[in-house]
Parts: sequence; C-alpha cells; structure tokens
Amino acid sequence: MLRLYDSRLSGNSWKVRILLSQLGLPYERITLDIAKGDTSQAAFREISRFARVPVLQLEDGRTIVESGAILLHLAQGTPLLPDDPHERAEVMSWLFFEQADLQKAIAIPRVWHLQGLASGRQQEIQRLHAEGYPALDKLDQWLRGRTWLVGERYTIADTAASAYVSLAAEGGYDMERFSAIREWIERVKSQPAWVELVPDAR
Ligand SMILES: N[C@@H](CCC(=O)N[C@@H](CS)C(=O)NCC(=O)O)C(=O)O
Repeated sequence: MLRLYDSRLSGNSWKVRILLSQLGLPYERITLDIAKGDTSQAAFREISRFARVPVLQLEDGRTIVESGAILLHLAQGTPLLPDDPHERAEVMSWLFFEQADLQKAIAIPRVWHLQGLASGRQQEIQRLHAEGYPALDKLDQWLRGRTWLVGERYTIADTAASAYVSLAAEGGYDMERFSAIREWIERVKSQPAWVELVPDAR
C-alpha cells in the first residue's frame, strides 16, 4: 500500500490527500508533529531528502518528495493530468508558479498567525504580503472568465494552486478583493472526493 508522511496542518500534504481521495487510492497515513521536531529525526531524513513533509512512499519502498512531484506522479494517466504536451506543460507552469510565488508568501505568515507569533513579526509579514499580493492578483486576473486554470477541466493545477490560496486569510491576507479566486475555490471544493484540510473543520 502507498504510505503518506504528512503533518496535520500542512497545506502541501493536503494537496496530496485531496488527490489520493479523488483517485480512490488507499494509503497508510503517518502524521508527523513538526513542532516536536519529527521532521528532523534521522530515520525520517533517510526517506525525506529535504526533511519535510509530504513524502509519498511507493509499494516498493522508494519515496517521492515535493508535493508537485508527488501530484505529477500520481496523476499520470488520469484525467487530472492532460496527455496533450502543451496542456501538461501549462499544468506544470502553475505548479511551479504556486511554489515560487505563492506558497511561502502564504504559508509562513499563516504559521506565525497559527502559533500566535504574528504580532512580533509584522515587518516580515508585510514583506511576505508584498510578494504574495501581486501573485494573487495575477491568479485572479487569469481566472476572470475561466472556470479552471488549464483547459476546460479540473486538473492537479487547480488542486495545487488552490490549497494555500484557500488558507491565505489565515496568513492575514485580505481576500475580499479577489472575487475570481473566491469563486474558483468554491468550484474546487465542490469537486467529487475533495477533502477538508482537517476533516472535522466544518
Ligand atoms: N516545496 C515543498 C515544501 C514542503 C514543506 O514546506 N513542508 C513543510 C510543511 S507544509 C514542512 O515539512 N516543514 C517542516 C520543516 O521545514 O521542518 C513541497 O511542496 O512539498
């Protein structure tokens, strides 16, 4: 059976759980506690090259790190990753954009807010927001008049790009002005077998 190493509030791990659910793939879930230092343990570092979750362990024991690589691996051959080479490259461009321009700019202030550290880190938060807002603007512009990020259907580009963006308010972002993003997130959430970050959150 597949095995997923994750942590409870990790948005990158959440992307993988959404996809595993949508593909109907059974897996064993091993949830680490980052605050307790689980990701720095020697045994975990052996399977996680960068000492971070998510890590997917295949049935033969090999592992894949980086959420984008895991999504690409799992989605190949399914409707969630187009066969057409240009559309596939477009999916990858959203995976890379999310990692480069959105993920840290949202995840870091979010963690500080969740840990109650935000009031002492306002300057750093403003710097991260100054990176994140232009990326959110670009995403919102792209989504105006479109239903999905690539082509005419939901793909792993939507799964990957929407995860942290849907949590941006937890990182202090004002999402009111991004109406195209908000409507797109609702469409993503209503996809079959989509799962909450924390199952009992609603
Ligand atoms: N680019 C990586 C980022 C992974 C990442 O930042 N993981 C965080 C949780 S969301 C983590 O394991 N942090 C623990 C640490 O850095 O010690 C991915 O997309 O998988």
